[in-house]
Amino acid sequence: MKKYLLVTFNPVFLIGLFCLVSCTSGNVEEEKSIRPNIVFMMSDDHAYQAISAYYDHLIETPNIDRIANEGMLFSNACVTNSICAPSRAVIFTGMHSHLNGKIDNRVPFDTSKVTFPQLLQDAGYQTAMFGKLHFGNNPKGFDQFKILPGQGQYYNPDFITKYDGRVRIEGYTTDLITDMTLEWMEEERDPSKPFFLAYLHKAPHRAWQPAERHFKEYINKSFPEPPTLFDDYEGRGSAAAEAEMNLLKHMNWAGDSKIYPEIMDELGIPETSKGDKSALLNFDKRMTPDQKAAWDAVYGPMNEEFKAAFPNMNEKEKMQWRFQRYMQDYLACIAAVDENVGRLLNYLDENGLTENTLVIYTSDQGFYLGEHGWFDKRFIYDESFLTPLLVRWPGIIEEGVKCDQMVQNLDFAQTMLEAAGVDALPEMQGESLLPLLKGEEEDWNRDAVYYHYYEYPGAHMVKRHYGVVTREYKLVHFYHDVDEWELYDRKKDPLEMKNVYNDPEYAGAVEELSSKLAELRVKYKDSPELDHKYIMEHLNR
Ligand code: SGN
Ligand code: CA
Repeated sequence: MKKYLLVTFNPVFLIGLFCLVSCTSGNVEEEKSIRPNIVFMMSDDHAYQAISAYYDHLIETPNIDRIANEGMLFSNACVTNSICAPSRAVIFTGMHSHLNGKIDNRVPFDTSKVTFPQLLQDAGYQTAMFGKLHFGNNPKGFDQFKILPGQGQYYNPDFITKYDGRVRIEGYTTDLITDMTLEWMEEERDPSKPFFLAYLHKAPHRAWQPAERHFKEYINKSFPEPPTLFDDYEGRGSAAAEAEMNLLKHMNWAGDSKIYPEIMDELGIPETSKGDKSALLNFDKRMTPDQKAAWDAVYGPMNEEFKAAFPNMNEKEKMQWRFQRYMQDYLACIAAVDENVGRLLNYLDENGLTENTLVIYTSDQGFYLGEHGWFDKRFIYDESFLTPLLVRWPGIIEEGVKCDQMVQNLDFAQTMLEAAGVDALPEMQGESLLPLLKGEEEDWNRDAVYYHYYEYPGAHMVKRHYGVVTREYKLVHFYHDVDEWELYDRKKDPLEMKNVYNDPEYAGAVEELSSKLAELRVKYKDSPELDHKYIMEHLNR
């Protein structure tokens, strides 16, 4: 078996040049002298529970799983702030939200903050981005980009392009993002340079509109319910009970469950939000007549069945129906993501790029698939705090390895920079994952991570909170209009149903975790005063 030795040359003219030398029983021969390509794949709201490499009860994702089978699966990867645009800003800047300024989905990204692709581009990488960014402005540091405006559309989406303005393209977004990625690889890629590609899916974000080829299969499936589907939030503070993420109470009947507005009227079902019916009607308008006909051919009969069944359903059955309907569309969206990841991986194979390409698959955060009765994210509780992370780099990462160290999206920038042999900025706050990727766990000594969520009041009404998470415990402080603490014993209570903050048995843990939290707030330069209002004023927004 070959052993690889990594050597970085540092003379000025060679800064960043990455050299991979293969050593075989005393005979050292130079094998590659090129820097790796990097493919950063990220989906939007892709729960790890919906990747079969993590959990195979909901869906098979053979293509995404391939990355872990041929590389590393992180079972304890998490975000610092579980919401889309802030998570992306953390990933691109390598700084926590309170320092990069993108604390919520509403403020635009501060483009004076340097992102790691800018550094890669400066170091000679060819850079391209396709898909959903969600910064509220265009990315810097890209030779080419085609991005969805805002949240983007599933059908016939508009794209903001670097060279051709805003264009509308007919088709299904997940397929189109891959088409433009492959087209760029084929026609614009400069083989004399390493490349960085940001391949960013909109799917499986709300409102979960699948591709036509997946309608039929998924609408007839049924899925196992999570054990906490009927959580009543007893014993926890007000945040969980007051969040507006409940499948039955807060999910749109038309926009999300795809019940036709006229059937809602016939059954006397009120809108759950003011955009409930219009969400579906706007989606209808977006489709071509053929797309709409294909949709109605499958969703029409589902509506008829629902119309017949609804009058006899009790509350429990309604919740169960909502869960199945949600999973059918959410998972069908993932089926298209998985197929398209397969297309891109095959392209790398067929073009001799697999060997020298670092491939990362992740999501901007996790997502609730009915756990605690919820959809959406935002909370520090595991399903939205943890995020999928699968990484492949032949020759560096061994095949089929699992890593359970506590890593964060905060680490991604420094990881990719180190892989490329480019210096990180001093203000970046993560740690490169290279030691873990190389199997050198002894060089990794993080025992706790820090989390801070801000977007409240706002969509889904999840209260502001910050906290510290270790392998054993999770300590959380909900603040702003409340002052509530929660402690979870992650080993004994993995479903996080029992707040033990006031349990005398845990007094020692509370003390220890509180001082860890204070320490991390100093380390990451956060403080109790740095709340939403302060940051907005501080940033002059
Ligand atoms: C929209 C969705 C929310 C979702 C946010 C943020 N509502 O507002 O359910 O939490 O986006 O998502 S919808 O009615 O417009 O679908 S994020 O991924 O961008 O953070
Ligand atoms: Ca998201």
